[in-house]
Amino acid sequence: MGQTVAEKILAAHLVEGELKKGEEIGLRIDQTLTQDATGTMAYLEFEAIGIPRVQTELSVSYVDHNMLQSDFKNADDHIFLQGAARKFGLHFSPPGNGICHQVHLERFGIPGKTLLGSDSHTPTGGGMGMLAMGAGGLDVAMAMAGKPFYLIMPKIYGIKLTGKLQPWVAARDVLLEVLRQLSVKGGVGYIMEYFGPGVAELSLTDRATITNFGAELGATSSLFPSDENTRKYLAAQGREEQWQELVADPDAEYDKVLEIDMSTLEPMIACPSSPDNVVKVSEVAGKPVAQVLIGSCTNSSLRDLTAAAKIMEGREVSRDVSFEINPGSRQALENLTAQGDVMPLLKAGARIHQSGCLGCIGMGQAPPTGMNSLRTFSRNFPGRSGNKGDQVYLCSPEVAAASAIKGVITDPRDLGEYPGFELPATYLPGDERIEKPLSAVEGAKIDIVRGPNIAPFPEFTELPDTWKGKVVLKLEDNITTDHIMPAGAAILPLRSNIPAISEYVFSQVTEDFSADIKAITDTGLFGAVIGGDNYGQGSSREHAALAPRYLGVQVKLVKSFARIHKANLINFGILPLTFVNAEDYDKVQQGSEMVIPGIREAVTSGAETITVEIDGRPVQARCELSSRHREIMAAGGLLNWAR
Ligand code: MIC
Ligand code: SF4
Repeated sequence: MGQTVAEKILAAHLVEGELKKGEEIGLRIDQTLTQDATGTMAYLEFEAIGIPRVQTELSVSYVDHNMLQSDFKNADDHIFLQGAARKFGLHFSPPGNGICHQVHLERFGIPGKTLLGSDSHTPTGGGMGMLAMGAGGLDVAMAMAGKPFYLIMPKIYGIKLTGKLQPWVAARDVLLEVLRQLSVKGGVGYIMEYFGPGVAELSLTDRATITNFGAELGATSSLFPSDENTRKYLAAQGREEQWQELVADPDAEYDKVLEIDMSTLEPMIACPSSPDNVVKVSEVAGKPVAQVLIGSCTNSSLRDLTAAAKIMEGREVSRDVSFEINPGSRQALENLTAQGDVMPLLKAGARIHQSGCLGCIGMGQAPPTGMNSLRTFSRNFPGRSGNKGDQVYLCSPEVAAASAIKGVITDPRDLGEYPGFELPATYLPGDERIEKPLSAVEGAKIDIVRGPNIAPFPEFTELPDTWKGKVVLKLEDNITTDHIMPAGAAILPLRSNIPAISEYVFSQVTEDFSADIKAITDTGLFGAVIGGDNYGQGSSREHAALAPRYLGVQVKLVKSFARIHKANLINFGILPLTFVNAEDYDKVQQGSEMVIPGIREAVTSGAETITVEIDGRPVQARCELSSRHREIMAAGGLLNWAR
């Protein structure tokens, strides 16, 4: 039987296990990336593993998430990250240089390679035929140490693209349509692989928009074949020699197939407050907007900024709208400037910011109260913008620009003819500020500077023989890591300080989680959290496991987990259990007593179901863990185990 692109890359990188769907496999990782918000922990963890230099072909440390230097915290983090990159042999991309995924695509991505990133949108690299996956910082630290990355062999979801996008319809609309049909959990357990005649109609950055936004499907990764358009893009980046063709065999088989005829798509939009709450723009047209933001790793490439500039040419943004541009990279901004396309944006009234994540992770750019914000970002989870009760819509740069002009949500086709444009055949690289790795000798001389914001890594205890606890919180379906461990200007700067950030765990959903759990742990018990389906979707932030564990949460019992969050829970010794009978969810309440007699024995002996006594009544819970996971759990987490 022929192979898909994903299967070819998996086979070429397999170091443990067999490529059988549903079984654990270990993969060799060629490249890694980290960003500042997850990176400080990742390098503290790498340091704790004790290997002097990264063992990958290439590793890059980016600073893009938190660039608001309102006090020492963030500045301390940047210095720490630069020192760690120099010491351990990484490339370092400083603040202002761009969003990790965009810059990585431009300067480092190579078809056929594996990339592991401590950020859930790492699959952006799949746009050029890499197997690029998001993971927690500790998994990335292990990969930097030369260890395999373990995952459950995913199934392959073939997305067959046919037809061609109509004017004013963009790559973003392709994935909005996929999200509309499949939902935020439609990709769980799958790699989404694009194939069919429509693929050739999409430029490389269009493909990267699709694989990036595919993170919102809950998929393990998303990828496109590497073809002529990939070659052209790498040539424009001055890296043509890194190209190789990589396409699925004609007789490759997919576990599921969804067909999208791109010629039938219309401009789409995700309404508040989930990326899969998708309708046609025409259905919500006319609603007033107060803020329009073009940016984020999903839609801020040179192509997207150029489209916005061409639409703005000779037009003006409504006086009731704050129209802001967050370029994806210095390269995109330099080329936009060289093309002469910054002026039309400025003249139209745009506010142009430095390259980075900015408002996408709530670092500034919060919308006004009760007013609609349109963004070309990837996530509109409640409150993520920095304003509780926010009304955030997600759409293409075309819809964003048209709506900024009109001051109301606008189907861009109402603007008349689409302003066509060509992108340069060769880009200005814009990478002069990226530091190359130092030699091992030079690296060894570096002392990493640790300001007061860099707190030592917490120590955790082993799994006890019998576990006794209480339910601190019971939650519904689709809880995101933004609910568990929010980001934003007040909290993100604490990412390098677990004791400090843990005060904010669940602060989006309950008054004072840390006090509630303290009342429990003070009596010698542990905490448990109960959840619904797709628990922990969204970001890869391991702080959503690490900080609750620090507070004393040691068991999570839910209907189902999102992949990265489950892996993070295991890495920090929180036992992830799922209800055997979903109805048992109704039998547990906040404050319920929970006892798991013989928990250690059950976990280590390979038990697939575990009896949890909830208020004295037995409830069956599934314990889906590999034998490696079980050892990690018993040790109290991956770092303890690795030591
Ligand atoms: C996000 O988009 O949620 C983030 C911020 O990029 C996260 C990483 C983080 O929380 O640091 C992600 O997607 O993994
Ligand atoms: Fe940054 Fe937003 Fe992309 Fe996350 S989704 S990496 S915060 S731009």
